[in-house]
Amino acid sequence: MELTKNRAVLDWIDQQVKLTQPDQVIWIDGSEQQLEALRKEACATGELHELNQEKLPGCYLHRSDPSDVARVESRTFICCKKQEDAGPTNNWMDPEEMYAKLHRLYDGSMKGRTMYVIPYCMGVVGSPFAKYGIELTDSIYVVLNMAIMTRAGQKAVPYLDEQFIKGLHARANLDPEERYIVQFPEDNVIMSINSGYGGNVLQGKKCFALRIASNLGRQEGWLAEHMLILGIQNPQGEVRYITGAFPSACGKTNLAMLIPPEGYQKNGWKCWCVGDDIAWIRVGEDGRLWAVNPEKGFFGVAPGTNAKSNPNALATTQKGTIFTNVALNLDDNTVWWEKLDKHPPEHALDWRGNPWSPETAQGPAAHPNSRFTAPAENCPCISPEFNNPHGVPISAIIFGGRRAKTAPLVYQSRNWRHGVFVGSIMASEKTAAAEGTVGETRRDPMAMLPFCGYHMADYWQHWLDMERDIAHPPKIFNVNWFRTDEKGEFIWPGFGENMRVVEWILKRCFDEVGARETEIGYLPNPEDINLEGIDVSRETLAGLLSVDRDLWRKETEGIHSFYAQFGDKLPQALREELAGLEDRLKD
Ligand code: GTP
Ligand code: SPV
Ligand code: MN
Repeated sequence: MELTKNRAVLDWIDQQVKLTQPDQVIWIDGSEQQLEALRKEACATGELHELNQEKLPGCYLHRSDPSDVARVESRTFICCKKQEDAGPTNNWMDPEEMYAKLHRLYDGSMKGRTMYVIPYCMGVVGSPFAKYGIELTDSIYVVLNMAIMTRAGQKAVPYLDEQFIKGLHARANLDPEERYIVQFPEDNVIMSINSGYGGNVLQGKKCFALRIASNLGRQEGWLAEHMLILGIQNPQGEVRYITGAFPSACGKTNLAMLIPPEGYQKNGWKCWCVGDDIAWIRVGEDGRLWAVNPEKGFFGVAPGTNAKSNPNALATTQKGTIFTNVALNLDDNTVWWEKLDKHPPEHALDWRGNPWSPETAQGPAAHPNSRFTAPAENCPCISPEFNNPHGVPISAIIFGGRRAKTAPLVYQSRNWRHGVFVGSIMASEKTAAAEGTVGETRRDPMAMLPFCGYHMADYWQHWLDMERDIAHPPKIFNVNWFRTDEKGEFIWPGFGENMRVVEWILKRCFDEVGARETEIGYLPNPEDINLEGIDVSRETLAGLLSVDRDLWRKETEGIHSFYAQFGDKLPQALREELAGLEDRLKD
């Protein structure tokens, strides 16, 4: 039954029904009863596998097509009228041409299938900062994931107005050559086809909350960012919030669920997770930046998650969770992935569904980009502010990536403008979260390279312009947990121990500690980072906090060639920041 009489909504759905020709149309009301019926149906067809309900109540396993296991950036498009508005870092096609191409692909694509209508809200329903959309999909997997990741169903319906975001997804035949993830920011339209995986098809996430929302943020004066939001409670009981932008699979979920080391806990420190992937950030009436997490669940990387690295994430996935492309432990019908524990299952199916055992293994049991979709409310450290419609005030913004060399453990920018520069030159070694060669270094400004829905240089200008409105700007930092030694091993212990760096960052925000000025920004005096209880010597730390001038000179060359593609559009402020850095690096 239709859940609304809104003509604009119904007319648009009618058009998509005519185009895709499903056998039936079902509105998702968000009720547990309806979702449970869909789970049963998906289990009957093999789309989902029901896991051990005693050990993992409400948990299911899904395997996507082996050709369809990550976001496909090469097939992701921003279609606005002028190519110039999409910029050199986005794929672009003329909207008319793209609509025509897509209409051919969608034509009749849902014949014999069911179209599900998912009304949903990004943000807290009814909040002045929330945004609403509909995703039409022929995938139960998408429905069930969207029901975890967004506030979906009847409750979003009254808020669907003229500006609602229109999304169409069809699995079609999963042909990788005809796979498209397309945003039309001028029409608030999202269309994805021939994929059934993650950020390609859970449209609330990257398509809406970043690519479309970054456009809305630019028009309306706010920021849509690929950032975690973490609350840190000190022994006095004060909670301070930071956001962090790291590229995909570079540690956002881990930092977002940080558990302070024992010594810190004894002293009364505690951390709260507000969000692990996306932050919508606005200037509050008090002149500070306030951040909300528009999502309602976590779509997290499974491999590497364990009781030591991220116990909170592990606890979050013990009920009501959908696992995608992990291994199935046949002995007890549970899941497994690399580094979950030291005991790989003797009898298992790998992420493709093929028999797997530790002795005969040809490759990993779980795909490196295998994921869990888990409700935020499961998280033991979920912030009491999680549902606060106004979000939380931000003291620090952290940028970071995977760099084996060059970037020190942490440094602070000189000011907002320099901080925007630091974000714009972010670089990281590629991970499995997107297609392509793992390990290659690429520039990923603000971790938004695949997610900025307009011209990157305009986006930087928008960041620079925001300064005018922020009376009390957060301080901006850069971190790198991933420096390696000669043997290629990580030098810094990372994970919970990152608290030591976070403590220094917060002290800087509240003028509680000094720093030394270097060519690249402010670095900690090594004695100001607490090393109690870890096996890291002062010398090692000093090494992690050193600036190698030769490497940084090379780095500026890399920045030059990266910036070159933006031509005249590159903000003058960033040109000057780069020149300033080069000056300071001269002998
Ligand atoms: P997306 O969901 O793709 O946006 O990824 P993310 O940024 O949330 O990354 P996540 O926290 O899932 O971490 C990805 C990988 O980095 C996992 O394999 C982690 O184990 C690893 N990782 C996270 N934090 C650290 C750290 O501090 N040190 C080291 N060495 N590895 C880390
Ligand atoms: C990322 O790749 O940054 C993710 C996973 O968070 S996806 O939803 O596939 O984009
Ligand atoms: Mn992400």
